Amino acid sequence: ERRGISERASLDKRALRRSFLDNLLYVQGKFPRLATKNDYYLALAHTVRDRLMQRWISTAAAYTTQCSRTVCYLSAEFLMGPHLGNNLINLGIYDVAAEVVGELGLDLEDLLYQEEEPGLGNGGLGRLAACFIDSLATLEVPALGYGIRYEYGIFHQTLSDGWQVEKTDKWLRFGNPWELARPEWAVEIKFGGHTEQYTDEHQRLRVRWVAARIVNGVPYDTPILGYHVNTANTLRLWKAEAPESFDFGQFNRGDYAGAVTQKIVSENLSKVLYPNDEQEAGKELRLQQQFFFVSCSLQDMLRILQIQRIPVEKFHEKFAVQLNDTHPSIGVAELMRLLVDEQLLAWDTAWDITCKSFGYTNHTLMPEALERWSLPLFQRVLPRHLEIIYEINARFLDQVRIRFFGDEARIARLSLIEEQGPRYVRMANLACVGSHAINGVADLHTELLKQDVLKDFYELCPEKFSNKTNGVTPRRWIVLANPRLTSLITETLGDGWIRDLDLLRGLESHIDDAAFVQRWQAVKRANKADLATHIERRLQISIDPDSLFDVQVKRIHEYKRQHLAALHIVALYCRIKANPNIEMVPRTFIFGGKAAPGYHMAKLMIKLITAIGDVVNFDPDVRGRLKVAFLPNFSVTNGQRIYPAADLSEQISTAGKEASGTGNMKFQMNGALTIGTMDGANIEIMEEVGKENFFQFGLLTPEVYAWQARGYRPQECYERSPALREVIDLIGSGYFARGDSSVFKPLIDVLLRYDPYFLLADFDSYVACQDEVSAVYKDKHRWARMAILNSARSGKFSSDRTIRQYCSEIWNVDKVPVRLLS
Ligand code: DL6
Repeated sequence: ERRGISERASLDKRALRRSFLDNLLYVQGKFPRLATKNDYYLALAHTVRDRLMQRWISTAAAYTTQCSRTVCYLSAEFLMGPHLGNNLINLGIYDVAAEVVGELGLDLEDLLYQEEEPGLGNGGLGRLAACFIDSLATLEVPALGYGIRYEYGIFHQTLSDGWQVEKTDKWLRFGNPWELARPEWAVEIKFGGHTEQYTDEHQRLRVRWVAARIVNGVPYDTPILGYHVNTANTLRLWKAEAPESFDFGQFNRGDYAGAVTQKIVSENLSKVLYPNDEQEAGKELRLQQQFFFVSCSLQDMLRILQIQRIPVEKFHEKFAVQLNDTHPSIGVAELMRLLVDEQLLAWDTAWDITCKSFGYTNHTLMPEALERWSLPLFQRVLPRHLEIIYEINARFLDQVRIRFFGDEARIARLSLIEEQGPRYVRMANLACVGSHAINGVADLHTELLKQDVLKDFYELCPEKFSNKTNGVTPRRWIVLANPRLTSLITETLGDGWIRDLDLLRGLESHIDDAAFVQRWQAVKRANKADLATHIERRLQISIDPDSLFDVQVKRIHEYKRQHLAALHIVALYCRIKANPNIEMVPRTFIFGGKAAPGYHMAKLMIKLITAIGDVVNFDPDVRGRLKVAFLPNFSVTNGQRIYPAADLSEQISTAGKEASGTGNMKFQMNGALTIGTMDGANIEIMEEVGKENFFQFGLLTPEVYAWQARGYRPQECYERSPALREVIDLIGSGYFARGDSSVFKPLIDVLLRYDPYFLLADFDSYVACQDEVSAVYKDKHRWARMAILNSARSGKFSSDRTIRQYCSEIWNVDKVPVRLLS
């Protein structure tokens, strides 16, 4: 038995080769001449999975025997990105695996690109969850990630004549070698129906929920290995299934087709990830999804308590449950229901446990932060939870009334129920009341939460609030994405920086070392050449790798202002048209990002960028000095090619709108300079790198507020700035739409009439700052020094630092090192 485990777990090259060929035969059922690239990918994936198993089992054993305090990270999204490369890095066998497959005539990178990316998230929030679970495992902290196993992840974006087209993401079609179904731990989830009161054997009045429908939640587990440690935590994603035992006939009067429909309805629950930025109202399935995964997860925690023989009264001692935004905040009411109705605890005991268990992270200042559900919808889906929320609210508002006697307006704002007009359940209020800790994701964001979005809660309970500035994992975003930079840094500093990113500061002492600077430049040049080749292949646009790579990749949104970057490109184009011989630093503008399918203005922004590219890229007057490339389907995989090749990182949201940003950190680590507003974590990036190594422009948050208060008239900016006028008029004329002035009219009209995100106010400042960028870029040596300093000073933005803060300041968890079982 022992030899069996050690052979399949061995990291030795010969054992790896043997496993790889074995898996090709026994798992894929292929011999080399018939095997496809995907067969080889899957054979390698299984080879790696075999090596994870021992660590995974050892970790579970350590946590179970030690009854370790555990973080439960509840998130409707986990934007994991491909697993294979990351697992090879974390196991420390990337190079040896490359040799093994290389000796068989295969290319490891080719195999890595075979993996269908699990895109179970929209953007920042989901990707943050993925970085966090990497850091938790690397820091050896017991943790479970809980979410939904969507059958279709974020849609696949293609472009047709410059317009976004969405295709379904069938990521599971060739199977998923990284997950294990655990049907033995399935749970039942109720929906709809009504509630009944009854008297228990102690003559106490109790409530039972008589559901109209039951759905099974089946957990699918994926091991999450830490970097060079034995810890392999679990990502547990729930799939909805119709329960076998459920008597459809009773509901459908023997109607078989009806019963099958019921099955489909059940399975719809985990069918598709909702794209964000859509109107939430009326999205009944979305509320069902949220309740589904939260109830599954809380029931799973109760099961774990039972296995470990921990009394339910100690739930909060065993688990620190973090709400990733309000999406899982129904958990507050569901834990109360489980504790009061099913575990039969007294209300006050249950409430104490609940508040001590939950922490809530807010991720946006935009109106969608205020997730709310109409009362009739809520009542229909979760009748018992509505009663519980009323009870929580009544008790909560009693306390508020004592503190703020007679302040009815404040009471109305704090209430869990919105009463003016149609009534709604306010999920952020539920999360705030039911959590012991509330945090924002960057200093400015947390301050704005305290001053504005959650002001009333801050005034009520200031001690609950803290800031946890986001971070990203250097394992994926440097080591995996940028092997050339990784080698250079490791040869210079050793490899300690991968676990302790602050050590990158050591690079500062090499800034005057000409040989080092030259190698640094060579790394960036090679990464740019790779990306240029990729763009040429994908888009048939030739790119000069020596041009300045100016990159904006993120979700497309008006507040993120991709259209401000587009205005700048047009301004440069106008300069060339006015004076074709003008001296200009050649730039390649690279964009990527998805627009929510129902967000028409965002889709028009994509069309604008591609339309500008269609003119600029082929105008002979431009002579290649400007190139514009919109790379379709921005994803984790594509990000890994893009961040390492960037010279300039565009972080140009309207001040006060971007909660943090995390792309800004990925660029910085990979040695891009930032042009940015004083928004989100940009402010902290500038503090770290120094003003002299950051290109700052634009209104500050208080200035934005002041302009708003004064009554902002964008037309005045337009009239004052000749350059802006020329740009707006050219776009408005239909020049970039084959003379059709109607195409971009909606966008131009909004800018000239309302400009809610202050593009016109910031335009001159942005263009002037970009001119400075170009001037600095001409001095290649100066640019390289600034880039090195950016990377050297990125230590703060490792998600390891963020997670350490959550562990000590909110979760109160310690690491539990894992000994390998043999
Ligand atoms: O905290 C992660 C990430 C931030 O970096 C972004 O600034 C913020 O826009 C994003 N928020 C969302 C919206 N989700 N909700 N609700 O993704 O979170």
